[in-house]
Amino acid sequence: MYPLHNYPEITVFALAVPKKCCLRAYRKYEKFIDIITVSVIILKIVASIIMRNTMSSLVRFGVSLEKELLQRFDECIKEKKYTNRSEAIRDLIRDDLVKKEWQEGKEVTGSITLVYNHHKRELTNFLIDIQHDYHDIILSTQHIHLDHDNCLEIIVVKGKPKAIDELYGKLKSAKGVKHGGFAMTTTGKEIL
Ligand code: NI
Repeated sequence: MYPLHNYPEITVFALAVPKKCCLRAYRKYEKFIDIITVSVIILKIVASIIMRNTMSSLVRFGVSLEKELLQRFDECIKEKKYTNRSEAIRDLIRDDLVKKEWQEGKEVTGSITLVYNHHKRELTNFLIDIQHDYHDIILSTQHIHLDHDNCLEIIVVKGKPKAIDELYGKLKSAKGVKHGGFAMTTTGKEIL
């Protein structure tokens, strides 16, 4: 109805209230706001240091190979659900490094799987006896009753490759074992 500038005292009052409120709130939480500000600055510095170190450890390199070979490689990594070539190449290198650990006799890990008929009592006892002989390299054993007749045993091992090979050989070759499998892997200490 009437322009506000006709009433300057109302304008001053309208501006003064929020300002006063803000100041009061700031004073009340001054220390808290300072702590948050300092924390954010520290976090930003730490994040930039981490980013710089990560970036500096990555190396880009070019690979020359036949077009057809690259196409086949791309098809393979697509089937294996890799999103890019770099990750696929990294995994190939890691696989090779794990194989090398085994060949060089370093401490490694793995899992042995056995499927057998549990009605053969002497076989069950035999498998347990073998596992007790190698208790120092067995981390855990999981027994699964697959159905009325068949059992699946998963034995997780950690130790020298020679001892693990021996254990696997003895378990797999036991009479009555339907199938034995072995997945070798690494302790992860030397793999990036
Ligand atoms: Ni069973």
